[in-house]
Amino acid sequence: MLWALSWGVQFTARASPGSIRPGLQITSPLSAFDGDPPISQSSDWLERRVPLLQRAFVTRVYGVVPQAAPRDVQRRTIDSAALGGTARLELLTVSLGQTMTDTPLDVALLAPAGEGPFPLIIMSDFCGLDSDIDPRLPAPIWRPERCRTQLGRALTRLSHGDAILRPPLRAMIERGYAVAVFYAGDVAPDDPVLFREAQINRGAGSAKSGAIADWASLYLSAFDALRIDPRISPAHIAFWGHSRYGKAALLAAALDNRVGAVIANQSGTFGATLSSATRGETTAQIVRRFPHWFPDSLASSVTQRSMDGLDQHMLLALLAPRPVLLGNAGLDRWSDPAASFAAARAASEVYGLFGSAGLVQPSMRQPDLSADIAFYVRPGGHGVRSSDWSTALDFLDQHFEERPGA
Ligand code: GTR
Repeated sequence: MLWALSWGVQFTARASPGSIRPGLQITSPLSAFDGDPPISQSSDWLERRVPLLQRAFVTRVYGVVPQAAPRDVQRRTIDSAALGGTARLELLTVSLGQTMTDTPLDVALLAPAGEGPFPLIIMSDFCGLDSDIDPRLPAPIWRPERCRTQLGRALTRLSHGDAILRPPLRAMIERGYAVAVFYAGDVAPDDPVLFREAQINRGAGSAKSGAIADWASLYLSAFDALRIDPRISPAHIAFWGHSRYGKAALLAAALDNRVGAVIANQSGTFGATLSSATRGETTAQIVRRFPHWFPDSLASSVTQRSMDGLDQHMLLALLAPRPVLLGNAGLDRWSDPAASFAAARAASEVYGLFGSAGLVQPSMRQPDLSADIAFYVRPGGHGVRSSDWSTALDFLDQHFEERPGA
């Protein structure tokens, strides 16, 4: 009986996404920053503040983001009648250029049958294109431990949701979206030793960059390779990323305003969550557990707690006035939905400069998908469920509705 009561109390505590510390002051993204005076007009924001903040995130948090422009793109049709004849499956082999790496980036493109132009979702996957998308696609040189066996993959799905490894491709195609999936592990492996040895780090010097910056640059390489495809509507390209790749997707879109929308699922610390307010993963914890995600310099800044006034609401502000969806899970306190909601609210001030309200929903639990910043909390823990994808597609439908061919 006592056990049931204590379980009930604990469950309710964990199931509530919590709140931020009362009285916490969040600096307005429009106030003076690094000697730049306060901003009151969109032109000043775009001309002065955007480049300043972009530089600040690169030099103080994520490190050097390698040059993304692809040198060459080879295309091969894998199946002209994939998914029961509803889609075309192609493999794009994207050469990134020798200063970046000799290892090409493999991108699987699934486009609805027909000419388009289609809106496009660009995303990264966790285990490899052969296991996550189609067995006829190339197997990667390296994959994380849990991806190497059927059992590992099954356990990952059990612990992290039915859509953690495989996005619901058929639903996306049926709803009129093309989807491009890249696997980052060959170019920038998510492993501390292999990552430091990877060729992509030699240009910048491995101490000066980190995996999140490299993954962000891969999002942008895939974007550059696909935006010139006549079947794709270049103004309707969204980046989607879960957790570590949510951090990368946000950074990539913050650095390039041609990206049309971002969906960051449970992106947490150094994603959409305020570092100064989180009651989940601290900046010191993330840097200690995943040193290769960041440049070496970040370790000392987080121990000295000196981010010089920079926090993640300013990363979200760099996306203004573009549509952003922040997905959250009630049991995922580690990514701290409340501290992410506070960041979304603070970023909305910048959306205001562009005549957009940004986040309009009154609370975390009352999503308004028509707003330019939308936020939801679904039941359950950290991971990706089919329901996350249906919310993401509903969100994009509303924001890309004026797209050609819709
Ligand atoms: C966690 C990490 C988070 C998040 C997550 C993931 O262990 O602490 O910041 O990135 O991994 O990517 O699944």
